[in-house]
Amino acid sequence: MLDKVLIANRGEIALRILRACKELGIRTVAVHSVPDRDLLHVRLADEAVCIGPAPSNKSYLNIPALISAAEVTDSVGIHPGYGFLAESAAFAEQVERSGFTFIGPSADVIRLMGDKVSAIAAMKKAGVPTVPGSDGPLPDDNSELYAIAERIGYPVIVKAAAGGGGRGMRVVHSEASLLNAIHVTRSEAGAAFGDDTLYMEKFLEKPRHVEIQVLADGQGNAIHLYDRDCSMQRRHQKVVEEAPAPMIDEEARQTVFKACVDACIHIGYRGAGTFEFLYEDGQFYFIEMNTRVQVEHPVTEMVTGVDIVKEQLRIASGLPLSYKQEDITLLGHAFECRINAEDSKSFLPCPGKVTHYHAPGGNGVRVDSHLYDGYTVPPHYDSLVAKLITYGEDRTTALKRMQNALDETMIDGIRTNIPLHMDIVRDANFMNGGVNIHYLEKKLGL
Ligand code: MV4
Repeated sequence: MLDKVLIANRGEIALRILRACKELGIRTVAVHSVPDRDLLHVRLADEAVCIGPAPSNKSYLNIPALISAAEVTDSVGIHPGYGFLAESAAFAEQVERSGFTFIGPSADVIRLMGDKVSAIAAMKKAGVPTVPGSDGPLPDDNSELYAIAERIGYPVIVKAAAGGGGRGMRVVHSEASLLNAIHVTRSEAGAAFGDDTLYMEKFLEKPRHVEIQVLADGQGNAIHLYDRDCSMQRRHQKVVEEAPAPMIDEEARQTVFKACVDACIHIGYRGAGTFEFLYEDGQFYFIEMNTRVQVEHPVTEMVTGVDIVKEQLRIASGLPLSYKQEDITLLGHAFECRINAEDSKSFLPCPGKVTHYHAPGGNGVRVDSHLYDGYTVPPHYDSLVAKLITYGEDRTTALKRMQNALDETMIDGIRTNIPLHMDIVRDANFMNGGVNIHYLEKKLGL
């Protein structure tokens, strides 16, 4: 097992990784920016190193500072968490070149999946169903572009190969707006990512966002941990997630599970990963793969009993997967509400001091949070302050427990989006299950 792990992240996920390390007897190194010195995981870690000032690009994104911190502490592994450098092939490469273990897939696989054109091509080759599209980068020639869109059929969506997660894309409803949309998206992509490669897909109008969690050990073993539904989102930010995805065609589901596992082997995947799909009219369409642990991983842990972060640490230590596919049984249902320090109506961030914090509890309730009485939420980073996760033997029980848990939660001193969650978990359509990706924005009147 890795002897000492540097946690290259902050907030709840840093604490989550710290807890997994402690369970496995791994020594821990926290790194933090100046305003983050009082983070809970910094206090609980065996060692802590300040890596720079508040701005992320000077601290959590500062590769030389992170590698220096690993060197001075004699760390063996580096866990990137999510966000920040988690999907940076350059970071993975520099970590490995400096003699440390990057807790994640190889830099090559991160790069393959980071370029959405190559990711889709690899998935198609591996037998994963994809969205009908350009099957490669868009050419420059106008008549060729018209022909591609014509073949796919309007509406189409133009996406940046270097984008993902909703950045750098544009829907095109007719031939008249095609060339301009491509032109504008290309400039934006070039400016934002330094890569103006684009591709085109059929625009699915009312899909659900269903994703599949996988684990692979890079030694020929790969398993899936079933699916999650993350359709309840606003401006590409997930708000509520659940596992398993409700009301999915069972045959399509089993077929896509197998395709994801096969694809892991095909691309030489190692670590925890997520295949993102759009699901519409009983069909799955691959859109992207995430090569990191995700915010919403706990809902999968609740319904499978697998500790995903512990598996990541075991895999990075060179150990084989603890489970075979037949050991994984899906039991019950789980929800996660992302509690953000933000105004529940305007969605504006609300950093500040938490004067009083009381976490909910009881049967089937899990809280992943770095909050404590007197903690000050800094203005510099993501506003996620807690993940409230509930489990139940069925969806109704898990949802009732979420309603109760939200009612019990007290976070005083800052505004949070708990009022929004209280509304969502009592929404009749959400309670029925299976709403699409546009539901929340429509409900909010956006
Ligand atoms: C799409 C789509 C419809 N058709 N692709 C947005 C985030 C990025 N991961 C891909 N996205 C979409 N791609 C096709 N071919 C609709 C979206 C989309 C979306 C996807 C998942 C979750 C929320 C979303 C919100 C708006 C649009």
